[in-house]
Amino acid sequence: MADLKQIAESLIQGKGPKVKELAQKAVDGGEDVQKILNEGLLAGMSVVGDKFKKNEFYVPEVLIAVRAMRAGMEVLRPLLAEKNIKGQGTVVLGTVKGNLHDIGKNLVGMMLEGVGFEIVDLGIDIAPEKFIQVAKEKNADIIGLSALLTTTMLVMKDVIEALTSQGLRKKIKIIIGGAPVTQEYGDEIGADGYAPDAASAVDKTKELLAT
Ligand code: B12
Repeated sequence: MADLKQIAESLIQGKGPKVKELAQKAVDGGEDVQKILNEGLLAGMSVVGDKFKKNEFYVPEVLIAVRAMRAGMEVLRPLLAEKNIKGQGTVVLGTVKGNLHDIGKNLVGMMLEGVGFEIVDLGIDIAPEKFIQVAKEKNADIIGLSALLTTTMLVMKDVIEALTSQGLRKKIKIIIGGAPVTQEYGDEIGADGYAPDAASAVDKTKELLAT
């Protein structure tokens, strides 16, 4: 248990190599991989998110912590994939056109990947046509859209309309998120789901695929 707390603590401090080393140690010691993810990496990341909200952490600290999270995930990812929980579904994820924020989207992607979804992360500033093209190519189950600006939230609606016009609306579900996005907005534009944070994004995505 102490080891997992140490992982979380090192992640909060942004010590990537240390996180990686401790994660490997926990794996070698026979600790459950899912538990290392939840009680080590994600527990640390959740503290980072809280500190960020309270202005105790600024962007650089968050980015360094995300990098430390990645270092830990390098150890866990292959094991989670092996253990899994595989074949949960394919999610095409991206930040919509005009928008360059990707920290939240990356977290959502990592969490979904952690529970066994295949993630196709398109990155930032993604046009509606690109989402649709890749979703078709990858035979995706879900498209996840992130927007952090009130102005770019509107692009989410364009993606849904493009999907509808291609006759794919019933086949591919849409989940949306990002700080200014709300359930009401999701209902208004006809999204299938909305989640306020990465942990609930996992629950919502599973729920959407079960229906
Ligand atoms: C970091 C940051 C930046 C960084 C981004 C770095 C990066 N690589 O992402 C930089 C410095 C580049 C930046 C630039 C700008 N920013 Co900025 N930025 C932020 C800030 C401080 C934090 C965002 C963040 O990373 N939060 C942490 C993550 C973990 O939270 P999150 O993104 O909300 O994600 C969570 C949920 O929303 C959800 N989620 C997110 N995506 C998805 C997707 C799906 C599918 C699901 C289900 C869930 C989900 O889960 C995530 C994890 O829990 C916010 C302030 C804020 N409170 O949001 C402003 C903020 C978003 N930025 C803002 C602005 C105005 C800008 C700029 C226009 C500034 C400028 N004048 O240049 C530019 C725009 C650039 C662009 N075209 O996109 C405004 C937006 C105002 C608005 N309502 O439109 C904000 C709100 C700040 C403010 N109060 O004014 N920014």
